Amino acid sequence: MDRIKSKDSVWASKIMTPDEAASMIEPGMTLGTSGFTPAGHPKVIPPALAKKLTSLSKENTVNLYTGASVGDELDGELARGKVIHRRLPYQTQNDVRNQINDGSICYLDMHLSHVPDQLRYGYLGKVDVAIIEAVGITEQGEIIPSTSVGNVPVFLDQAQKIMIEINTSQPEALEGFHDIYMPQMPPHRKPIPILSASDRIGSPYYQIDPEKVAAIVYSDVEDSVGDFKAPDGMSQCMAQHLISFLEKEVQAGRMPANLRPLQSGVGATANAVLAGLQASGFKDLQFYSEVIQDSVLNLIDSGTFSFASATSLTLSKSGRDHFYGHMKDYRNHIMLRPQEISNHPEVIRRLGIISMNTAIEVDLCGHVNSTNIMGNRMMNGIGGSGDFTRNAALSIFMTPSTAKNGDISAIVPFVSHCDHTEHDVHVVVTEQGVADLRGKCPKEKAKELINECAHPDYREALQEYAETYFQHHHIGHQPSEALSWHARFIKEGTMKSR
Ligand code: 0RQ
Repeated sequence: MDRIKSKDSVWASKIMTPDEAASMIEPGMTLGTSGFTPAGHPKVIPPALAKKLTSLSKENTVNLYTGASVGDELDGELARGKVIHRRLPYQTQNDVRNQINDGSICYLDMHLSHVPDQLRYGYLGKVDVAIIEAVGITEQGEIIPSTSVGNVPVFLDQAQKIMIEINTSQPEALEGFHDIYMPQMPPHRKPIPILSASDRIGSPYYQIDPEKVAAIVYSDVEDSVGDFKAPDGMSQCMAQHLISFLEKEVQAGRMPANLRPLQSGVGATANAVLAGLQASGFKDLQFYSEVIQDSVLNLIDSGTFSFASATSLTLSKSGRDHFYGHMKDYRNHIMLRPQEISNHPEVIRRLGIISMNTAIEVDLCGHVNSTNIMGNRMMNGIGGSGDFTRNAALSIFMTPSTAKNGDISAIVPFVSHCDHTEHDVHVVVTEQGVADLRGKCPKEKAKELINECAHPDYREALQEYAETYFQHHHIGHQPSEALSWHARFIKEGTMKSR
C-alpha cells in the first residue's frame, strides 16, 4: 500500500488479485503492455490471464502489443497456452517464434518507432486494456514507470481500461530517471527539442485518467534478464575492427574525438563492442540508443560514456544489483524515454548517431537481412535496427562471416529477405575486416565486401558470381538469379537446410 502516495480513495478501491484483474479481460481483446527487451513488463496478470483463457473451450485468443521483446511471464505463458492471435512489434521468445513460423500467430514485424503513430492513426485497431508495470503512484496520482518505458504512454492514452502492476522488487528510487514526452498529432506536431542525449523534454511520470483504472495488482517478481556471456573470440575480433575503424574516422577528421552519439543493438556481439570501447582510448561519449545493458554501466563508471539515453534498462541480476546500489551516482547519467522518442528519426538524424546493429546476412550490393533465416524463418524481428540505420550519420552492421560452423556464408550474392537496403548501409564488419561501402557503386561495393568481409572459403565462389553478373549487367543492383545461391549449396550438400 505504501507505494500509493495519493490519498484519493479511487486507487485503493481498485486493488485486487491477478485472477480478479484477468477476469475482466475477454477473448478478442487487444492488450497493450509495458516491457522492452525484457524489462519492465507485467509479470503477474499475464499468467493469470493465460490460465483463464486456456480454460475456455472455444474462441480464447487475444492480441498482444508490447514495446519490444518481453519476459516469459508474458510472451511465454500466453504462447504456451496458445492464446495469442496477433503479436507486434518484436519478440525473442522461442514458443512465440515457433508459432509465428508455423502460422498460428499473426506477427506484425514493425519498426519500433512506428507503433505509436500507427495506433493513433487507427491502423492497428483499438487497445482495449493497457497492462503496465509501475514502481508506485505519487501524491498527485501520477504513475512512476519501472525499468522500461517502451510504448506505455501511447497505450495508456489509447486504452479503454488500464491495469497497473505495482512491482515492489523495483526500487522507488527509479523515480526521476524517466522523461515522458508525447508528440501531438499532425498538423500540430512540434519539433522534438532534443539537441543532446541528456536533454530532458517531458515529465518523469505517466499522467493518466484515474477513471480508466480497472485494476491495481501488487507484484514482487523481478525482471529476469539472463547474465551476459563473456565476449567470445569472434565478437572480440569484430569489436576490435570496429574500434580501429572509428579511430581512423577521427584521424581523418570525419568525427570529433568523442565521436557522435552511439546506438547499439543487443546480444553478444553488441556487448563485445561495448566492452571493447572500455579498453579503447575513447572518453566522454554519448549513448543514444534503445537498451542499456550491463556494459553501459561499466562504460559510465569508467568515464567512457558521459550520458546514456534509452527506453529500457535491460540489466542482468548482477547488473541490477550494481545499479540499485549506486542509483545516486547514475542519476545524472541515465535517462529512459518512450521508444518513439529514443528511436525517433528526427532526433537520430539531428544528433548524427552512429548505429551499430547485427545482421543475419549481407549481400554484395549492401542489402542487409536482420530478420529471416534463409528468407523464410522469422528469428526476432527488425526491432529498432531500421529506425536507427536509415537515419544514422554512420550506419554499421556486424556479423560473423559464416554461420552454422562455417556451413553458411553470411556474405551472399543477394539477401534472402531485405530489411535494410543498400541505400542505408554504410559499413559492414565481420571478423575478417571492415567493408566501407560509402561512396561506392554496386560493383565497387561487391569487391569491397568480398575482399574485406567474406570468409576465404567463400571468396572464390562470390568472386565468380560477381564477375559473371557484372559482365552482363553493368550497373546491377538486384541480381535476381542470386537466390539460386542457397539452392546450389543445399544441392551440393555443403549447407544444411534449416
Ligand atoms: O541460430 O539460435 O539456432 O543458434 O541465427 O544468431 O549469431 O546467435 O546472433 O544473437 O547476435 O542475433 C540478427 C538475429 C543476431 C539479432 C540477430 C543463426 C545463428 C543462430 C542467431 P541458433 P547469433 P545474435 C536493437 C536492434 C534484429 C533486431 C535488431 C536481431 C541465430 O541481432 O534480432 O537489430 N536483430 N534490433 O546460427 C542461417 C545465416 C545466419 C544464421 C545467423 N546467415 N544463416 N542462420 N544465423 N546468421 C534491439 C531491439 O530492437 C529491441
